[in-house]
Amino acid sequence: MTTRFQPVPMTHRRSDGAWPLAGSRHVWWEAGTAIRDGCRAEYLRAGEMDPGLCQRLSARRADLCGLALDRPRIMGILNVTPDSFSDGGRHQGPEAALARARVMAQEADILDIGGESTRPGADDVPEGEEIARTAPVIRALRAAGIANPISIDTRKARVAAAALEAGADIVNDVTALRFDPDMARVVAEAGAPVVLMHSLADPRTMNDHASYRDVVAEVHEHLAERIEAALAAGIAQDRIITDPGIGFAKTAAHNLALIRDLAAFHDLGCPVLLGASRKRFIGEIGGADRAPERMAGSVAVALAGAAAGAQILRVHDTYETRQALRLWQALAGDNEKDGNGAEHDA
Ligand code: HH2
Repeated sequence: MTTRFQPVPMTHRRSDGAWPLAGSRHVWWEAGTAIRDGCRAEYLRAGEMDPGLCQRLSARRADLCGLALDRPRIMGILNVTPDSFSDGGRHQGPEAALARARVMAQEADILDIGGESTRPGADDVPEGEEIARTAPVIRALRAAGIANPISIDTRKARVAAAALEAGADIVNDVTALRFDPDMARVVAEAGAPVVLMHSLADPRTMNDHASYRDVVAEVHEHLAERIEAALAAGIAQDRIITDPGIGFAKTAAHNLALIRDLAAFHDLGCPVLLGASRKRFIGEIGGADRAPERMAGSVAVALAGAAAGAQILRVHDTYETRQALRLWQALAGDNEKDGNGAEHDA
């Protein structure tokens, strides 16, 4: 029997007796629904619940590479690929990547560098080629003095190791350590934070697997199992970030359900990352065929993620997302600019 707890998040005003949701300074909760085997079992107030679960839902998550996770952090997407669905071919090679990274470093907290597209139907990239695309870019960013935490978006252990060696800090694995049997060891030995994202099969075939009885329950169960696998491989709990994998083997309806119920993932006790930026369902629902036209819908979804207590928002439109988040934070009476890292996180 599986049990999960769906807190009801509240933003902007905190009622008496409400707890911070996953350590947030903008989102709280005081009640929610326990769901057993997909059936809504009981509506519970915090005071009626197991104190351990209450604590797990409320505790502030460990800082990530010096970034306090008590507010949503922006992860800027920098794909150095020829074929990514939105920014493919735009930032290839260290010079073009560095130009975009310099701007993004002012607008985003974390830079996510990817050398292989994971869009549906994408071809595999040989690991030597993926290393040649990513490691020199990371080295160039560091040589230029860009100090933001950098994540490497890869499924491959050798690519992750080369990126960490070149100056990356975080491993972002869309297969949650399932693709490469060596990945868990590389992450554990480096002591690096890791993003465990839900996906099924591989990019070429994933859309054949978009079938769930209860998508939130199944993604939750999968992530719980991947956290256990990461812990067993020696990765520390406070280095694990979870991600429901929007658009990976999911229809628009699945994506909406996961975003609507995103707060359900906080009971796993790890920071939650939401990566919905410019994805197909935003175009389908928002009426924007081309990926670059999906900025407004992407910002709307990022704010929905923030309201559910997501700690990391992975986005292409860093400037617009930052502006939206500043307003969202100000509404909660918090006028602190979010900027990036070291400045305000001493
Ligand atoms: N989405 C993409 C790639 N990496 N990583 C995480 N953790 N979460 C995501 O949702 C996610 C991800 C796909 O988007 P993008 O990088 O823009 O495109 P492509 O895979 O075509 O390069």
